[in-house]
Amino acid sequence: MEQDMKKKDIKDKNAAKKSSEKISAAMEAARRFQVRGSFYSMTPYGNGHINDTYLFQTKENEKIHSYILQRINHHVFKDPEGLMENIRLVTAFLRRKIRENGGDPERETLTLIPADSGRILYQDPGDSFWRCYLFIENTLCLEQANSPEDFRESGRAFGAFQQMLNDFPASTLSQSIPDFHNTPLRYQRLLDAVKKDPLHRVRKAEPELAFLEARARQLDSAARLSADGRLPLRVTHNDTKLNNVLFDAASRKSLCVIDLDTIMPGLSIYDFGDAIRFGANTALEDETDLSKASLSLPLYRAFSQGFLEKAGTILTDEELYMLPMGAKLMTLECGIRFLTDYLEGDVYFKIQRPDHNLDRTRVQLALIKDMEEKWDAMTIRSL
Ligand code: ADP
Ligand code: GN1
Ligand code: MG
Repeated sequence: MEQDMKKKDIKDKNAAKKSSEKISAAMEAARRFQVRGSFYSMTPYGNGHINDTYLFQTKENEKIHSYILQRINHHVFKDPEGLMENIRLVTAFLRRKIRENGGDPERETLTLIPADSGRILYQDPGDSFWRCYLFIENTLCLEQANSPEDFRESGRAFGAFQQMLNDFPASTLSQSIPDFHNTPLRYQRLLDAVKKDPLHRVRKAEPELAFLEARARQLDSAARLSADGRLPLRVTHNDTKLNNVLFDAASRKSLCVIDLDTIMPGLSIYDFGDAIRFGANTALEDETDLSKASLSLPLYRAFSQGFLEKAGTILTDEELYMLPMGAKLMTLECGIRFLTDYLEGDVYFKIQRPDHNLDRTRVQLALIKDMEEKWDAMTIRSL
């Protein structure tokens, strides 16, 4: 018991040391960006699984200016320069469209702050890559949809995003993560991890592996239609979680789509599907009480209405038909990815507790089971 306490003490101290080292690195990086005023504060911010995000504030006379400073996870994003070029091109394009529509580009899309060198990326001596955005004030970022109206709003945001980028030249974008939504390949990587089983975790995940194996034949259903040219390649966001939309705090209308790291050519049904996977789930992504995980049909319908209100005019009949399958595939894929990371030792997604990735996997699978029961009600015709 006493030894356990000592171990915990050492672990806590190491974590505190690591977090203070991270803050120091962020403060050092912050000095390189062309912000107004002088340093005021640096605080870890948000709930992302991938990058390290900080709210960085400066003071100029008595005025506080706020920025988002991010250390890009370059184990995940192997080509930070290419990724930043994608973001630069897309935000410049969106800024023009927003202005044409009479909107406010500084609130409705991300604004990059250049570094001293004039570049939009700063590489520190430890080889970390940093970027800085204007912090968009007076917004809400939701982890769960509190009402169908909120979720309809996020549907509008992602639908409008896709619609505004309809005439963006997709060939100018690089693939920030190749094969990001290649679901069959993701499954193959899971099978590889099962074979290696470096931490002897496979035994604990047998029911989940069997569940996925029973559905393995469905995994290439969208990829095949895309290869046949029946689902068009578009410029898509590819990570359409509810917490990647900022809402205006006063009006509670969706305001800005954020987290643009995975913008790449992709399928509309994946953007629709990933949003449903996260936001129409009645449980949080890492809930341990699986009885809470289910697909809320009112939320599903609300998102679909918002999404189609904005993107309906550009989507083909085949895309509309495949939207529910997009939701199922993205949920299967995410379950596969969480489980792979669990077996590989939690090297990709940030975890806050042991078995966190296994818990996340189980929620995805519970959601798939519920989608299968509600399949008929998910067709877009019956909304
Ligand atoms: P990750 O890729 O790790 O998910 P995000 O880019 O989504 O990182 O940022 C993490 C969180 O930071 C978001 O969920 C949001 O709460 C907040 N955030 C990011 N950019 C801004 C911004 N420009 N203004 C206000 N909040 C932001
Ligand atoms: C990650 O970066 P964040 O937290 O918005 C992941 C998504 C997963 C999601 C699961 C680049 O999203 O693909 O669906 O976690 N992003 C990347 O919560 O892998
Ligand atoms: Mg995010």
